[in-house]
Amino acid sequence: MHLHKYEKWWLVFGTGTLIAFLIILGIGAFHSGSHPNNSRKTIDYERVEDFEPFNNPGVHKVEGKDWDYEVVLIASAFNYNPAEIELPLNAKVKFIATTKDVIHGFQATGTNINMMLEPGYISEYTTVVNKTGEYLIVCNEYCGTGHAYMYSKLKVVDPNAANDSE
Ligand SMILES: [Cu+2]
Repeated sequence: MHLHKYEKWWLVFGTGTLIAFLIILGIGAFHSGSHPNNSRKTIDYERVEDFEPFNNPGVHKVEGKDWDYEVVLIASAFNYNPAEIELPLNAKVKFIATTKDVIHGFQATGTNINMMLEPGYISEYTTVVNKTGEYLIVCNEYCGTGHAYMYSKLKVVDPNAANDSE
């Protein structure tokens, strides 16, 4: 096969740029220790329920910490435990989450809560919920056939607001 001189140059240039790009990206990622969402803590993903705090998933009020509530959450195909999260307005909350099987996402739409949950790692995120409302929680990492049905709800309620229904 005969290649024109310029064609060869383009091939070399194209391949060269691609390799240079991947090397730069690789060095950058390793150098800065890129890893999703603070997930440096590890766990045996096949036995998450055997370990603290995942032996007791749910919303817990805590004392003597820098945050007021902890949401301990386990994701698995295709649901979340707890199935629904309710928090009082202006609570400082630490989300502590992991997955029992494959990679899942945990994103509360309309808020800045968005974590990637990887098997074997614990993802943590601390924030203040400062807007009342109901927020849809979705899995934003494709995890299998039930992915589209993997959702949950975050309710932020104002404990001081008058409750008309009572
Ligand atoms: Cu999913």
